Amino acid sequence: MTPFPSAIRAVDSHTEGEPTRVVVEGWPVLAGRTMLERRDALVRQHDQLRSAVVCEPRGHDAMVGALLTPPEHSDSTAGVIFFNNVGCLGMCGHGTIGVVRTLQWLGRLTAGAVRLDTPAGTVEARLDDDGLVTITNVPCLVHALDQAVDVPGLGRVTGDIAYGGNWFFIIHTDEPLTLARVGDLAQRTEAIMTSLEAQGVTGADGARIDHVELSGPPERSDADSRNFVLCPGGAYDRSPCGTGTSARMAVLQARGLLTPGQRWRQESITGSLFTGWLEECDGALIPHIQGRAWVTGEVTLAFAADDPFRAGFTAAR
Ligand code: PYC
Repeated sequence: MTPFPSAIRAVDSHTEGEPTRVVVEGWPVLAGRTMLERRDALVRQHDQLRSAVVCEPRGHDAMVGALLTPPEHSDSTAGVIFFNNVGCLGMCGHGTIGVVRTLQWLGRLTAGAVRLDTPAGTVEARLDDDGLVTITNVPCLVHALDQAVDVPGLGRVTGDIAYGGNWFFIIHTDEPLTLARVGDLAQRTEAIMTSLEAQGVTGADGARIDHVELSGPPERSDADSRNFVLCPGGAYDRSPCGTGTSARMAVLQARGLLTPGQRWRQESITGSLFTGWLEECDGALIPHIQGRAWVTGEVTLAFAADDPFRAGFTAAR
């Protein structure tokens, strides 16, 4: 493990309710040329720092970190590795929107287009004058429709396995998804996640499904659906989840319920909204996600050598 730096400077934001902490200074240089190599280096050599930056007592379980790196590709602006309370994420939709608004806040970006390299691939983002951000995500796909899993206490649960930058098990429900019920929703989706793993249900090539999404009826009159997304690490997404909305749109398309270009307005458990649509490009399904983020503060994190919680702790599990 690399020694702790004396301080890390970060900019905090929230995207439709979900926090992002963008590390802008102080993180030791990551080994590796590609974003996948750099992500592996972060996991191998900087895992305690990951936890120190996003977990309690400096952060909390719902916080997603974003580490800026040099770009992998010469035509990209920067690289970014997303991480949370238990590890790294392939891509992160709300986090990308947070990164774009943070770069603007820092004076490193004006309205226009930007390309960001992530471990899941390169994503593009467009920042409008009014702060609206549109991301062009990595391709999304469906791996399996109507996959059954037996869940102790819940019985047989059927869902769709889809990818949108992370792997999702998406369950369609008619029940109201309300903030008052998050404890129960988290418990049930956690049980589903555990059962998927125990029964060897995976994404393509054995990829671990690390997000469980409940997709239910909207509360807002301008939304098509409301979701609850359990993230790896036990926290739920306060935003409509960019990668989850991408995966959900892949399922809708596979079921003949969404055509390219058609808008899908995804409401979150907190009542915030992303607008998404699909584009077909050379046989791939490209999701576009539109949302807003706001900078909430700048922070300098300190890591005293005698602090027993210097490396943070996770409360969610
Ligand atoms: O917006 O893609 C997303 C995301 C993943 C985990 C939390 N947010």
